[in-house]
Amino acid sequence: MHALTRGVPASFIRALSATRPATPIDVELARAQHAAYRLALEDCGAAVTVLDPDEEHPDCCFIEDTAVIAEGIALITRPGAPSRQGETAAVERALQNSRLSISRISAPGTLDGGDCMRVGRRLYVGRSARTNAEGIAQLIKAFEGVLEIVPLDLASHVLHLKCVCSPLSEDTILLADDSLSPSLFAARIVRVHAAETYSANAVAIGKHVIVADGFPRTLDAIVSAGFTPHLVPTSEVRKADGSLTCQSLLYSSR
Ligand code: CIR
Repeated sequence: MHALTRGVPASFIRALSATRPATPIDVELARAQHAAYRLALEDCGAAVTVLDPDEEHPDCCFIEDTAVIAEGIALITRPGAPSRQGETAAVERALQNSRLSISRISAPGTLDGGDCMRVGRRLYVGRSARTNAEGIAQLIKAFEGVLEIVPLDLASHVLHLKCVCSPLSEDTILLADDSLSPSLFAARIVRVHAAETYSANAVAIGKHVIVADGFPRTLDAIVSAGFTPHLVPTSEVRKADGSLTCQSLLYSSR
């Protein structure tokens, strides 16, 4: 498994966030936490690449939003936040060295990778403030005959689909209580208590799962479901509305 990541720029202190954090982002701490995240990816068996940060793009470490990769296809997105649209060029260049076949979302479509969740043969996509109907139409076209695309409506306070759920395996997801109805998913559900919703975003690689530190009920649920947890700190990315899946693009070489 390859994990493409992107470093944290000094400008991360100005990253987008829905609400102003109580204390400003500590960029040095964010970089240390990013390093811990990359180590956890390696512990889970991933081969990690780190792209240089881009000072012009404060949110560039949230690389997940710039591409949707599945079944040998890399769909380069057009992020819904205009300040993030310039993040994709460097990611596309990096993916050119892979064997992935590259396509792109074009205007007026917008799509953030954080709104896309692949589970088995299905790819769920959130209709959100970042991902519009045209973006979803282009996603359907890009994966036609390959994956079934299942659009879901998100509540307006939810930034991305994967803020409330994430895949644990081909047939299992982590899902926060009181977010989306479990009946929307053709998957086994590992429940996350509503008070621990932030931790519903976890990175699964085989039986290993990278989980945000500080969420004991979610940790128990993941262990009970038979996975090996790897805890990482998230205080600084959380101030920028980020979590764990958003810090990498995972793909396997075919
Ligand atoms: C943003 O608002 O776009 C960033 N500050 C956070 C993006 C997090 N991305 C993700 O969860 N996929």
